[in-house]
Amino acid sequence: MTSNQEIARALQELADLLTMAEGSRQAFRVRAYEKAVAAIQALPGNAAEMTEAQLVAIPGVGKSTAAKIREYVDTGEIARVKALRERFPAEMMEMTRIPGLGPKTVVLLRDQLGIESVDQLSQAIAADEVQGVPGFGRKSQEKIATAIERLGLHGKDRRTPIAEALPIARDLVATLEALDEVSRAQYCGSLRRFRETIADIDIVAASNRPEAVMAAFVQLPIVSEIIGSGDTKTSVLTASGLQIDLRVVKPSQFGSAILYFTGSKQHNIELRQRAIDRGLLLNEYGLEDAESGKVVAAKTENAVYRKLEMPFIPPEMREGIGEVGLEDIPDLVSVEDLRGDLHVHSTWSGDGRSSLDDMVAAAAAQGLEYIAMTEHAEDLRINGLSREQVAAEQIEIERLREEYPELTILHGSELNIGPDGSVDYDPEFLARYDWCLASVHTYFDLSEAEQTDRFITAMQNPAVNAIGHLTGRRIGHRPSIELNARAVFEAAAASGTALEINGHLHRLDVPSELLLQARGIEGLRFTISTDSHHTSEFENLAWGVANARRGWVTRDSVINTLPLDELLEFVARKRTG
Ligand code: DGT
Ligand code: CA
Ligand code: ZN
Repeated sequence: MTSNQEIARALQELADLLTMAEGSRQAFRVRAYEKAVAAIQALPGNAAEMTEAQLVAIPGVGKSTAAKIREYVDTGEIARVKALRERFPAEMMEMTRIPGLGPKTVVLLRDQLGIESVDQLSQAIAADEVQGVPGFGRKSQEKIATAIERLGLHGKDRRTPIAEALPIARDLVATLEALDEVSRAQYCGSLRRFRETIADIDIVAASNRPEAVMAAFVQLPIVSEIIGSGDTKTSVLTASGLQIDLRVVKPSQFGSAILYFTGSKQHNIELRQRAIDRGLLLNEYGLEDAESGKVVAAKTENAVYRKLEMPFIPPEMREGIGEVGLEDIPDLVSVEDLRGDLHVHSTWSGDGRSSLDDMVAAAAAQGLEYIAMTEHAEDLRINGLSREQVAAEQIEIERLREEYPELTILHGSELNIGPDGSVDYDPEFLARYDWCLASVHTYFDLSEAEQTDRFITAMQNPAVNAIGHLTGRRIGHRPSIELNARAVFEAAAASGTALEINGHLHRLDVPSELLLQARGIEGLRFTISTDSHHTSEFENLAWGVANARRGWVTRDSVINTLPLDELLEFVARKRTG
C-alpha cells in the first residue's frame, strides 16, 4: 500500500514544481500543498485508505489536495505533476538548490540564455555570460560558481542529499520485505554508511525467486524509468533522476552480499587482503577456502568478520580509514544510550509546527527521561520569543511538569550568536534558564578568523552550554561557514561547552569529517539532538547518532547519555567557573 511518506513526497514534488510555475514559494497554492505535506507526514492513520471526504476532514488538506492524493494512490501518478515535469525538467529543478537562485531567477536564466541545468550554468559562467542577465553582477556570478563547486552539483558526480535518499530507501526496504518471496532486504552502499550525500541507492534483497522480486520492483510507483533488468540486478531511475540498483541474492549469501555492497570500496579491498593472508577468498557470494572452494561464511556479516579474525565493524565506520586492523573498536554511542534531547522547539518559536503540549507528549511517548525546550530568542526577530513570551512559556512548562512527572522538562533557549559572538538577553535574564545552546543563524559569509573568534567569544559566556549546528550547512543547499574547527573544538573543551551533533537530515552538523578531526581532544563533550520543530522529528535522534558513529564518537563523550543529575552538574560546573 502507498505509504504516507510516499504521498507526502509526491505532494512535495508538486509544491516544488508549482513554485517554478508561480515564481514564488509564497504563492497560495504552493503553501497549500506544503501544508498538506506536513499534515500527511503527521497523520496517525494511513492516507491511502481514506476516501476523498475523509481526506478533506484532515486539517491542512483541502479539496483539490484530497483529489490529488486519491489520484496518486489510485493511479501511481499525478497528471499535473507529469505536465509540470515537462515544463521544468529535474535538471532544471536542481538549479534551485544553489543559494541565491530562486524560481524566478532560474526561469529567467532559461529565457535569456537557454540554461536548463547546473552544468550549462557552469559553462555560461565560465564564458562570462551570466553577469549580463538583469540582477546579476560579477560578484553574484562568482558566488554562484563557488556554490556549485562546494555543493558538488556539477557533472556526473552529482550527488543526492541523504535527506532525499534515506526515506526512499527505507520505504523500498519495507515494501520489499513485505513481499512473500523476500526474506530480508537492506539498503547498502554509501547510504548505509550514512554519508551525507549519495550517488545511487544500492539495495540487496534475499530471495529464492529473483524474477518475481524484480517484476514487483519495476512496478513500484517510485520507478519512472528502467535502465536495465535481469535476475540478479535491476537498475531504475526515479522521476528526479536518482538511480536505484536492486540486487537479489540467495538467503544463504545475504551477509556477504550486504557486506560487499555496503563497501566502502577501500574497506572491501582491505578485507579481501585479510582474507588472502588467511588462505581465503572474499567476494559478494561468500568467504571461501582458497584451495577447496568450500564456503566458510556467507550468511551473516558477523560470521564473515569472525572468520577474518576481527571484530564486527559498524557500517558507519567502514571507510577504510584505519578501522580494519583495530584490535578493539571504539565504544561508539548508540541510540539506546540517549536519555534525553536538549534541542526542541514548539509553536512558541515562529518556525515551530507542533504545540508545546504535543511536543512534550511526543517526548514522553518516546520514553525520553528529559528534554530541553529551546525556543529561538529575541535577536532572531521573526522566530524568536520576547521576554514576555519566555515568561509565559515558562508557566506552561510548569503546568506540563506536573502533568508528566516521569519526564523532566528543562526550560532552555536556543540563543542567536551575533557577528561579534554576543548572544541575546542579559546575564540576569539568562540566569533563569536551565540549559542554553547558542547557534549561528545569520552572517554566514564572515571570514574564517571572524567566525572562529565569534564561536570562541560565545563559548566564554557562562550561560552557553552548547553550540548548535556548528557549520550552519544545509546539505546540498547551503555550504558550511568557514571556520578553524580545531581551534573551536579546543575552546569548547577548555570552556566546558558541548558541541551539538544536530540530527536533522538536512544538517547532520557537526559533519562527520570534522568529528573525526575532534578525536583525541581531552574533555570535549557532545550533545546529540533532534532540533525538532514537529512531533515527528524525534526520530532525528537516530540520525544524529548515525552521524556521530561515522565520526567515531564514543558514548562517554556524549552528555545526553548521562543521568539527569550528572547532566545538571555539567551545566553547573560552567556557571560556577
Ligand atoms: P556512492 O554510490 O558513490 O555514494 O558510494 P558507494 O560506496 O555506494 O559506491 P557504489 O554505489 O559505487 O558501490 C556500492 C558498494 O559496492 C561499494 O561501497 C563497494 C562495492 N563496490 C563497488 N565497486 C567495487 C569495486 O570495484 N571493488 C570493490 N572492492 N568493491 C566495489
Ligand atoms: Ca551507492
Ligand atoms: Zn533549533
